[in-house]
Amino acid sequence: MSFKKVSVIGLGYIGLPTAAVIASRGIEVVGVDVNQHAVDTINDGDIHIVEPDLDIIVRGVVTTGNLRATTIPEPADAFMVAVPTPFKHSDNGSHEPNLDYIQAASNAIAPVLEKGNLVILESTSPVGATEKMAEWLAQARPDLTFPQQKGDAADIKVAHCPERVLPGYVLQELVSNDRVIGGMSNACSERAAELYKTFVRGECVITNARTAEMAKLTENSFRDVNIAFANELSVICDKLKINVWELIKLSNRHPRVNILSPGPGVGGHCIAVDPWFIVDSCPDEAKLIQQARITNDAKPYYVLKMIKEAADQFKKPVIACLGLSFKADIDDLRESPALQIVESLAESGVGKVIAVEPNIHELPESLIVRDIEICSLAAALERANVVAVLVDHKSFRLIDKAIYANKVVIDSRGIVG
Ligand code: SAJ
Repeated sequence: MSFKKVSVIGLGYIGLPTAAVIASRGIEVVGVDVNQHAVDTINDGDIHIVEPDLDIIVRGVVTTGNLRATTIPEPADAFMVAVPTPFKHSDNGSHEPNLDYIQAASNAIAPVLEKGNLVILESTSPVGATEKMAEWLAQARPDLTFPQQKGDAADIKVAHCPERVLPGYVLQELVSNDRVIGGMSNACSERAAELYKTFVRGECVITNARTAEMAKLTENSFRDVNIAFANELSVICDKLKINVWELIKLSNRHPRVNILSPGPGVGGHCIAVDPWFIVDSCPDEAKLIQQARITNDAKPYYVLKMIKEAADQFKKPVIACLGLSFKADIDDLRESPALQIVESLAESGVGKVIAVEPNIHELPESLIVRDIEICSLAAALERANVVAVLVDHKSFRLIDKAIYANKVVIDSRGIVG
């Protein structure tokens, strides 16, 4: 009962590395994506996303013929769905998850499903999404049985196995992290574990689909709540004239205390999103989780206010903003608080805004239209009266502190000291 052919639906930040790693184990992998450009790029042995070493592995498996991409699903032994789960658009500030991509993927693979197939949902999803996916599949294929009808004896096995890899370390973490395998029945879990064991060195721990969904949301909410605690402390410390970084270092010397780092806010497409899936399911109960989101979302406005107050001390302020990405040493600008701060600063007209971002080579459109200049670190530091440290990139950590002597520094990452 080994897997001869695996299909990965959605070839983005998670799907493509997963497809490539499975293909590197000698299994035939067919990647499916609605984006023709992504499909063509992969079939040329190239990649359309940024992730260290992914280009090398994709080129290798495309060359050997173990990985190929297409826009049209075809029969396989297992299907892994790795499509986005954004919010529904709303004007009332609600954060209802949008399962349209999962539904579209279900409808796309349903016609090619065969008895004995395994379907895995990898996308981070609200509790109940795997059951919904199985319902959509069952509606499209009344000739087959699914776990919600037949349990272990169903024709098709369905499981949720959430991705948990850290951007920038995806290839290592795909293999070394433990996996949570949430089948809709025991037989579903066991079959899914068999697949993951072909490429995962970590442990494959079995549970049910709803617990697996909640486990993923819990992990990211745990981090969000802990970052909110650090961010709240930083605002309290400013008011009480205490250095928050020193305070956290001292507190973390306690054997059971491990406070995370304050920052300009929480970015990326995971931690700033997933906790809302819990809040949306249980709005009256998830009070702390919701407050953490509000606290972290407020932090960019606080940092912005501090930069503006610093700039107001100068007649013609030049403000150097160090960093645009959502965290250190990556090029990803998605939901970046640093980018949000730089855009708002330019809009406020408080002074000349220049940005430094060593990991990107083209300014995003939102900065071009706001007349923001991007320049080298040395040139920015030379011209600035105010320096706002927004990302803790390695090159910023190495800056000689003497350079800041006659400038006002707003250090949201605690690297200036
Ligand atoms: N941040 C802080 N202070 C900290 C740590 C992080 O302000 O002490 C900020 C970062 O600067 C960034 C944001 O939080 O803006 C998120 O960064 P991150 O490194 O905490 O997480 P992500 O979004 O890159 O990846 C997370 C990971 N989840 C956990 O660590 C629990 C990853 O394992 C998940 O696979 C990923 O979300 C995902 O796809 O869900």
